[in-house]
Amino acid sequence: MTTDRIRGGVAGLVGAGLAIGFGELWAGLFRGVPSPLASVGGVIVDRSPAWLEDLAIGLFGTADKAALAIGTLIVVLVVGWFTGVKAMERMWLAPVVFGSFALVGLLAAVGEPFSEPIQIAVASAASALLGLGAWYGLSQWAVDPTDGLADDSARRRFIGLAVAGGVGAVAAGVVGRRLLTNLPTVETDAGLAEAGARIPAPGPENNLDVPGISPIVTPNDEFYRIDTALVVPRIDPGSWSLKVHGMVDRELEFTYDDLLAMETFDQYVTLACVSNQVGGDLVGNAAWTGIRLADVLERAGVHDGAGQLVGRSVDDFTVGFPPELAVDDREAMIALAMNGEALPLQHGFPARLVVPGLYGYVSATKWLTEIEITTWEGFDAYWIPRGWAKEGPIKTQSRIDVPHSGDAFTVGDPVRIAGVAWAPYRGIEKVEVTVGNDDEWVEAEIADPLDSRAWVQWVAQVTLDEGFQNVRVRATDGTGTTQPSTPTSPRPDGAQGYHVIRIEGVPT
Ligand SMILES: Nc1nc2c(c(=O)[nH]1)N[C@H]1C(S)=C(S)[C@@H](COP(=O)(O)O)O[C@H]1N2
Ligand SMILES: [Mo]
Repeated sequence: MTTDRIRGGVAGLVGAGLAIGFGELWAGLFRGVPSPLASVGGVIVDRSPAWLEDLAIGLFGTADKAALAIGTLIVVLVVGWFTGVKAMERMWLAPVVFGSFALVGLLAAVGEPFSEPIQIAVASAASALLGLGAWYGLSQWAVDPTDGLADDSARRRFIGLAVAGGVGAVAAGVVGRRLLTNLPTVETDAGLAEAGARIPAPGPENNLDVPGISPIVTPNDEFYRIDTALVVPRIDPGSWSLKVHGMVDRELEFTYDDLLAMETFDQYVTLACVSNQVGGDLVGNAAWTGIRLADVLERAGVHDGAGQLVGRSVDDFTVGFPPELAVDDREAMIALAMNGEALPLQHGFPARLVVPGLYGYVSATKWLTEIEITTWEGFDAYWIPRGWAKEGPIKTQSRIDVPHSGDAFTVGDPVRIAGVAWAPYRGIEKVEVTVGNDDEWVEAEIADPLDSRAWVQWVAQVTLDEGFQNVRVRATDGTGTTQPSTPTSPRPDGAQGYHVIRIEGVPT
């Protein structure tokens, strides 16, 4: 490769980096400008087949968004490099490609909720021009067009500029991402805080004193996050409203203040993701404060023959479940607070649905803006055409938190196996573990449940033989049904099977 082509490549790379870095910076600074990486990523997700989406969640879990953003960034940088190389001979290529970047970013971004097209147009044009300017400066101006980098001072100038451009691009990108991902905590309304204060704190009877076991209540900032929103919606509660419509006698609309003025209640509910693998961590337990969904539906007057409650988010994500489950004694809720604080932005501020016993993908709409009553056949929610079951009751699961696979213990010494088990709303009746391949199950001690809707902590004591052996766990729910042993994958309606770890017994 000639130095000319390298010069072109570096110019294109730095230009593309600056364009994307400043694109992220504008997004961090202005509410109406979505992140270009996230919005382009979003278009990719929307257009990609279901299996690819699953693969991404499977591979990257809660980091799937970061993985997508990094992938998009790499593509942009590679395109920038080759554009720069080719533009050494065909200069017109650079403005065409940088212009296309701006256009793609613009088109992707205007599809995002709360985006401001004018702001986006200005931001993408500014970013693309900056990138183009850097490319021009590096490939044409910094060095003599005929001598290229032959001359020492030209080389120094080129390298200096390239480094400055690169540092600027990284700095802008990092600051932009920080501003985008370091979400501010929202202020908790005084009434909500008061309501939150009445939640009974877990006592020693609910907690087993085992190092490494999952805390019985998952702190908000450790709660798993799963959603299709590449940019967390930041809703102004002052202009937000929740509409109830469809097969109802009276269409209703609630402002945030309307909801705050209604009677609230609280309950511990364990939320689980259908994508959770056996032993996985897409599950958490929190105290939720909110309004009974039944109260709202009673005011609206649901028609006979209604077969589905559809929850719609500001970002067009949807869920659907039978309306009977909204009014039975599981006490489905419109949650406003999580562990005594207003819902964090990433967990659905200002309001979300929480339906005990149902996986999140059919029920737990964050950034809720509409409740529509329709027929069961009349609508398929977001994940249904993507190959997931239309009904999503949470399967009974148990997980070993400690010890970890690979840990070693002295043969014959007591070893404490501990973890959590959940079957929200059915409750957990029994947890058992077994060591090795024999079918002798040891019953675990279970802490008092906070609620039949919440997970429980359990601990069992075993001893090991010499060598590696499997430890398996299984739970029996409140209806007396034990987890099936046959493993299945999460798709279409949730993983099942026993969680297994492999630990070693070593002689003294
Ligand atoms: N608006 C919106 N709500 C959503 C989702 C989503 O993608 N968008 N994902 C659902 C899924 S699949 C799950 S498992 C839960 C996760 O809730 P959490 O992120 O608060 O843990 O939210 C549900 N609510
Ligand atoms: Mo989920």
